[in-house]
Amino acid sequence: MNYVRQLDKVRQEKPLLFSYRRCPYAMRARMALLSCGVDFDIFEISLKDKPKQMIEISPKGTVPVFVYKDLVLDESIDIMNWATEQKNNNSHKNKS
Ligand SMILES: N[C@@H](CCC(=O)N[C@@H](CS)C(=O)NCC(=O)O)C(=O)O
Repeated sequence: MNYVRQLDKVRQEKPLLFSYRRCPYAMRARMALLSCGVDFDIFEISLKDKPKQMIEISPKGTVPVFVYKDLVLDESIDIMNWATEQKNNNSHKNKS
């Protein structure tokens, strides 16, 4: 997990999580990504001043928002499920 301070410095090939550290939904998304070994960038937002890049991707304006290539997940449960899938896929690959 790597904190980015400027969105224009974000590397497109890496997953990005828009997050807010005190939000329990963002917390569980971060924990799932970390515990499943996903390498991702994280951008800490202010709920009072949401970045336009995030609103363009997810107009409902809640965090967490997870972006990876064409995939946008803006429900924490979906991020947790995606992270778990990645972990399961990787463990299958490692066994073969
Ligand atoms: N169902 C959503 C809930 C996310 C949510 O409500 N996040 C709050 C922060 S804890 C939020 O972004 N609220 C928007 C706001 O306060 O403007 C999820 O599980 O991801």
